[in-house]
Amino acid sequence: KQGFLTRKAHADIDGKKTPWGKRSWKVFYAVLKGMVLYLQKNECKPNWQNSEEVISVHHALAEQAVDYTKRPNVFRLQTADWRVFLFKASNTEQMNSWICRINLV
Ligand code: I3P
Repeated sequence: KQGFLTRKAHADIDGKKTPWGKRSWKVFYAVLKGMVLYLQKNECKPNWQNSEEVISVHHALAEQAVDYTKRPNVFRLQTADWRVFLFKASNTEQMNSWICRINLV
């Protein structure tokens, strides 16, 4: 699965709050391949290994961020190493599709 996602870092490894200045929303082209979510600045870069960020979704949990009301269609991703990200999808259908695919891994 792939598509544009806007991401905000909420907590770093071990759940430590992401510091001020690093919490802003940023647009990525996201590609979910196997148990890895590759975040790229540009669409369709052929070498996924050169992605700007690589997030393991093995033992991660995705769920709608119902308590985050500032923007619509936002889901929370909690990784196995207790990082927390918010991802904003383009619409509800896309949000649910990402949640479903990440949790199937
Ligand atoms: C953050 C940025 C985010 C904001 C976050 C700020 O500042 O303005 O948009 O989140 O608020 O810290 P910076 O770019 O300096 O990291 P929201 O859009 O959700 O308000 P937060 O610290 O309350 O998460």
